[in-house]
Amino acid sequence: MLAAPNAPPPELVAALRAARFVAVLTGAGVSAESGVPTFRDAQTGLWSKFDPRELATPSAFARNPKRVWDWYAMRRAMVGRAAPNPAHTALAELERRVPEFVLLTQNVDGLHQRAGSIRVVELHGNITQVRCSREGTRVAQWDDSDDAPPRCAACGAFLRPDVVWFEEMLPDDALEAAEDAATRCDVLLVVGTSAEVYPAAALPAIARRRGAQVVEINPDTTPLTAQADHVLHGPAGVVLPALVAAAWSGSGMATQRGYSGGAPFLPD
Ligand code: BJW
Repeated sequence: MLAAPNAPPPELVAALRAARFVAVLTGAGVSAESGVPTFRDAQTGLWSKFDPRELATPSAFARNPKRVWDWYAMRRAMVGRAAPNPAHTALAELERRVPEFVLLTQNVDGLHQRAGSIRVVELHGNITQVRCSREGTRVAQWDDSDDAPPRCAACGAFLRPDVVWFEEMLPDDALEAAEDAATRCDVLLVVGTSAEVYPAAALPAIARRRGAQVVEINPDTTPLTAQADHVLHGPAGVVLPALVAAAWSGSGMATQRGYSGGAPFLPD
């Protein structure tokens, strides 16, 4: 039988189906179809309008805490209005299909968890959470009405978003889990990331060195493209549902628009 145009390569489908351990590394592109802006896309990315040195570094917060707090409050509200898209749903479905699975995300929007993913490692924190900038204690409630960022009730320091800024270390447990997954997985899907920000960008090379198949899913090329075993060019919300459906067709899964001509993807 002829493969449908744009259908995922059969070798990849077979590898995914046979894999004991699938790891996934996601970036902002996964949430683009939910209306959450990426960082580095030329017209629409956050860094095309805002300077990361003025907003996403500890020194920016020290210089102008209110500006940084307000920018994150604006983004937190935007994320609260967003909903998971078919890429998030397909990854939650994939987790249910494979013996061992972990989703390593650079995203801070929590949309993977809202789509039903369970084993999620947040490498860069979570924008919906807030913590004390001095002690790191998470805070559930705060008063946003002042001219300055709210302060920690225990120590009086400013509260800050619970995300990882440039020049900050990633949480130890998240980085350990990510390196473990890269070392042990059979297949690593790298979805919607420019693969420019370290240490996350080093994970595909670790996985490849340890014998995993590395699959990039992205409409554009990145520094990873030339190194990947498979490159599926296209939006994650189209490519991922089609890939999962192709690997588990016959198990009650439909396919997604633009791929093998089936009905829309519906998780069971
Ligand atoms: C689609 C799509 C669709 C579109 N479907 N795809 C020099 C000085 C200081 C530091 C460094 C330095 N050189 C290197 C460093 C280290 C630095 C780093 O890597 N910098 C590079 C930029 C060079 N890293 C760090 O600082 C990290 N910490 C660290 O290394 O600690 C040790 C250290 C300590 C002290 C000094 C130096 C090192 C921390 C990194 C933290 C990153 N934080 C951010 C902000 C999080 C909070 C927030 O949300 O504001 O994390 S930056 C931003 O980039 C965010 C993202 O998670 C991260 C990665 O971006 P991502 O997800 O890849 O998004 P984009 O926009 O880049 O790409 C989107 C992709 O999607 C594109 O490819 C599109 O084509 C694609 N796409 N639509 C599929 N529909």
